Amino acid sequence: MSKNVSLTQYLVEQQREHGRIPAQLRLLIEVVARACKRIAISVNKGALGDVLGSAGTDNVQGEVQKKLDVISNEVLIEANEWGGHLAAMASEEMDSIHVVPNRYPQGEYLLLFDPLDGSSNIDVNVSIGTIFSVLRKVGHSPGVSEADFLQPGRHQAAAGYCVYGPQTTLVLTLGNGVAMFTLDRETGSWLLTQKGVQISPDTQEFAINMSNLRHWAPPVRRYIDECLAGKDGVRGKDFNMRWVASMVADVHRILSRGGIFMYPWDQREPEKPGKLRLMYEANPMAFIVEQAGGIATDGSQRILDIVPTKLHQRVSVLLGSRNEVERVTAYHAPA
Ligand code: AHM
Ligand code: MG
Repeated sequence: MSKNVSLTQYLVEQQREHGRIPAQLRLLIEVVARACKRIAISVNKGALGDVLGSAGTDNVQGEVQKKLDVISNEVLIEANEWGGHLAAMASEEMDSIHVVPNRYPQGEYLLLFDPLDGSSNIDVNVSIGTIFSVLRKVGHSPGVSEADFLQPGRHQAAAGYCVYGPQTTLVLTLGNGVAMFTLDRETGSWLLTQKGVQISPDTQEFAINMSNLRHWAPPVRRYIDECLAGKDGVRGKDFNMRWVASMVADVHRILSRGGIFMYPWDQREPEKPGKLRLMYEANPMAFIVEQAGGIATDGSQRILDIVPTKLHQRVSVLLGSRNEVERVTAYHAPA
């Protein structure tokens, strides 16, 4: 990039050129970006900041909360409560929605987040992240309830994630392509480092937790078996495998150099559609991936078309390079 464009400048330009960012949405993005900076500081402190290890509590999904899960959740809530841009928030780490308290003005947006994605990687110093999704509260009924959040992902006004890795990178879509910002630690600014991000339609790299192979449904098993057969099999080419076990890091790699990511349904817990959560993991990532020319399905339909029935609903996720996701999705079609 020839000149340094800050996140604020980018948002102002988007507003001027495309008229696509109402003031409340702009404030919301800036506040989330600022909160991610604070989370990055805690992540970087690690053992020195006493932020590693378990918080000694479980979340609504029955998962043990890490200290950083709890800290990140608090940072995002505190940062977003007072600005007048939000009606309510929902999080992987909270059982029910958090309505903006009466002492603050209520805004028109709803914010959902996974405050610290990839929790199992916190203590081992591997990339982790924050994922967020923005919906508009529809209708003029007073108050806000969980039902206001249950909108299909195609209605997202914005989505993004921040990856805390060797660099701290914020990836954002407002429904007009995907832009990446890198945190300049010397100035504390988010600087635009890539825009118009595109995922290559073909790839020779897949990401899936291979230890679950024996539990998968036949279409996923067939797809991976064919990849593993490499040059000698029906695909006629070798595939490479990567699995960070932080969705943010795996999706970030796919945005950077292509690939397919899958966390499919498996028979360990047959009643669960998948491990990942629709509203604050799959939907924002699906929006970003589609905006970068990739696709995202649950094996039978576009993720962004799923009408949610529950805040913490889970979903099977197949996303990334178009031709590969189309192939494995086609394997799911009834014969
Ligand atoms: P988390 O939100 O509790 O961190 O869980 C979600 C994470 C994803 O980031 C990642 O893709 C997946 O869980 C890894 O799961 P596994 O440990 O089964 O491979
Ligand atoms: Mg997560």
